[in-house]
Amino acid sequence: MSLVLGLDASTQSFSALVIDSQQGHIVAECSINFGQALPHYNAPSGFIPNGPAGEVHADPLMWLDALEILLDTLAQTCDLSQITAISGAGQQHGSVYLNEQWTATLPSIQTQQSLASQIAPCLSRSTAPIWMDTSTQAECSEIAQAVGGDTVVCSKSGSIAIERFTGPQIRRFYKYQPQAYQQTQRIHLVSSFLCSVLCGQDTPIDIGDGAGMNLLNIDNWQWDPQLLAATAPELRQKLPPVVSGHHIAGSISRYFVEKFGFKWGTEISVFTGDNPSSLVGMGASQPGKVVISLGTSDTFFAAMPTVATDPAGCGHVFGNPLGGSMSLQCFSNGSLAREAVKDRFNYDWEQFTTALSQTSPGNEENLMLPFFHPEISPQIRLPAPLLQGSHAFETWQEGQQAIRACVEGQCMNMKLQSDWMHVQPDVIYLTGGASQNNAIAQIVADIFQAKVQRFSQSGSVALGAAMRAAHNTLGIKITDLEAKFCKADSESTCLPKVDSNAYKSALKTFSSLLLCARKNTTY
Ligand code: XUL
Repeated sequence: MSLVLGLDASTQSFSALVIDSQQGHIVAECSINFGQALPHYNAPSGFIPNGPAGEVHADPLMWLDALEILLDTLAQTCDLSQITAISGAGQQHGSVYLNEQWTATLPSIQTQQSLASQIAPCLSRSTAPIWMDTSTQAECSEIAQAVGGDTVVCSKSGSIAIERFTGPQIRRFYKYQPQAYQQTQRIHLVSSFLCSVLCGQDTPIDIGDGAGMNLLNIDNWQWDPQLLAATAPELRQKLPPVVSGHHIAGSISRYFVEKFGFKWGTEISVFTGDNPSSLVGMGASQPGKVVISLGTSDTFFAAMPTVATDPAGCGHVFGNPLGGSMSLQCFSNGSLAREAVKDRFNYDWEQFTTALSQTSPGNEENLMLPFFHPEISPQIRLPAPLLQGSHAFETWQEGQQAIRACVEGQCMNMKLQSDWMHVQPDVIYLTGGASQNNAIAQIVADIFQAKVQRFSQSGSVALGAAMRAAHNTLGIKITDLEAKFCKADSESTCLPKVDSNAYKSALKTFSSLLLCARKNTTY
């Protein structure tokens, strides 16, 4: 048996998945929902609600408490001493700020007390801004201006300066809490913070997650001196080194050996971001396949044969943990938008699905801009005059039509916004909570004119982490792991039911609606 553990620290939960990398099956999996398991952190959805000025933060100590509950739970169904390799992934862009005690504390953590209570004195900032934070408009402009404009930031870092990205977040911290910034000796991403805790030593950031910071140069995958200087002083020494996704970050620390029964010396591969990890877990780490993940945010991503950047500035380039790069487009109006339209008409999910099957492709040109929260692809901040006009959500009377308009709007928007990647997929791998809905999968197939496939195994982020660990430590080929673990569920394949003309005029109209909305909205 070659058991390998993959971890996924996402926005709302912390999950673990153990694979038998040789036999090709899942041995154990479990997930801890932050809101449910740790209600005293007052973060029902994993973040602290009602932050001022668009701030969205989470408590890093909550992640540590959740990690302990997770490993305790996992140990009930899986002998952790049999695990031979580990890796993990974290929600992207979130950052953790640590003081001078951090490096000395890590190797000396004792099992008599919790991880959270021993790491707490190392925090130079008690909370961590996460990817939902939109508070850094001013900092984004300042960074862009300092280096010569957004085009320069984009050609260097793979993205224009983006509010949720770590660099602008660091700049805001430096501006508003200069003393705490000065006391900060290390800034970690969620992924590298948790990897360091597991290793009992400070570990690097990988190029997959590092590229979501507006600080890494995608030409040489090193910290970019100009971007660092534009962001905050003395930043270089506060950041860990950057490494490729093949890097072994260390081995499991004494704390986890003594408390949870892991084997001494178990190797830990550098952690990465949730999207790069999902690319691996979906079997899409080689160019030619596209993944659409329908979750809190919807994402559209693919491995890239060559690096290209989005001229509109909404798309991103990240490192591919298995080499090369990947493109990603993130849509903030994902499941929250589907839920908003469902709730507005007091439907349950069954009625939501029925609505999709009782309306027809193209929705008789009844179109909606499905943005209920500020959208990031394209950048549209609500409310805008046009969004309150005839296509506005508020004016819809007919529930079934509105539901189709929402899902079709999301897919048409995805198609239009991902144009810059120049990928014409024959097959789209659909994942995330809403991917199991056949009616939604059919709309994806119709609008993209591509076969849609889903996997019976959910949890592609944790699976990708386990596959990377098996590859890096045990030397198992990725293609062998993909053949074993990334099997499309043939019964769930969806083929387009309409031809490319069905959405031709709808796409045109939708595109002009977007243009008007962009003109009428200030972001
Ligand atoms: C990607 C992004 C989100 C987070 C949370 O840029 O912001 O997908 O990684 O999952």
